Amino acid sequence: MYGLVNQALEDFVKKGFGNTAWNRIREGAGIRLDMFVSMDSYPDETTHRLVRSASEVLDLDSSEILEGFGEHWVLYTAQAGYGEMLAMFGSDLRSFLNNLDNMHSHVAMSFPALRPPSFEVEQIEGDPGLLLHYRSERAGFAPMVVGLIKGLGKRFSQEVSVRQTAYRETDEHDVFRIDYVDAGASPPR
Ligand code: 1MF
Repeated sequence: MYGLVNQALEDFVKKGFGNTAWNRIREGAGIRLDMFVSMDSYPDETTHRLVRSASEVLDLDSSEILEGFGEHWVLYTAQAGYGEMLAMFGSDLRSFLNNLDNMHSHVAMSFPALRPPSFEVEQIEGDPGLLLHYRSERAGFAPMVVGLIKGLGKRFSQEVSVRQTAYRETDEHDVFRIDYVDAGASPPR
């Protein structure tokens, strides 16, 4: 993945747990580079190793690291030069999720090494909640998607609960059920 992803992970760890923790995590992952270059491509395994090492050093589940990281990604990219882009693709959760594939096509025009996942929104009959279908050539990032959705909820001041309801390991692909916590804040349909 683009180095931007590992940079964001580094920022998440440093802000939440400090520089010393990051250095231990980086060493534990066997990564000797002292910085990532945002536009360089790194093996997905680098990111997976960092998450596994963070899980050991911080004594948290990998899924907790990935979820926190997903939330942070939304904040981080908004401040790291992609704020205008994010603003172009929606100003509420449902339209933003509906536009995610368009957003990735837009990024891929400039950065052709992108291997974007695909997201599909399914509305639930008679219910303000949503189902989000997530398909990716990468395995292991489903907990990050939970955090991405929560981060978007914060960005748009729409508090949500998120639960995974299908898994690529046993089902066709990953599915997440999204419910608006404050029903009054759910968008009109
Ligand atoms: O293939 C990739 O390198 C890649 C990198 C990031 C693919 C996707 C993404 C973004 N995605 C990360 C989880 C991917 C898990 C998977 O592949 O199954 C998160 C998508 C997302 C979801 C909800 C809300 C916001 C989201 O992302 C916003 C976004 C997406 C991509 C970029 C920035 C913001 C981006 C911009 C430039 C990039 C790479 C990604 O590359 C650069 C960076 C600097 C200089 C040159 C190129």
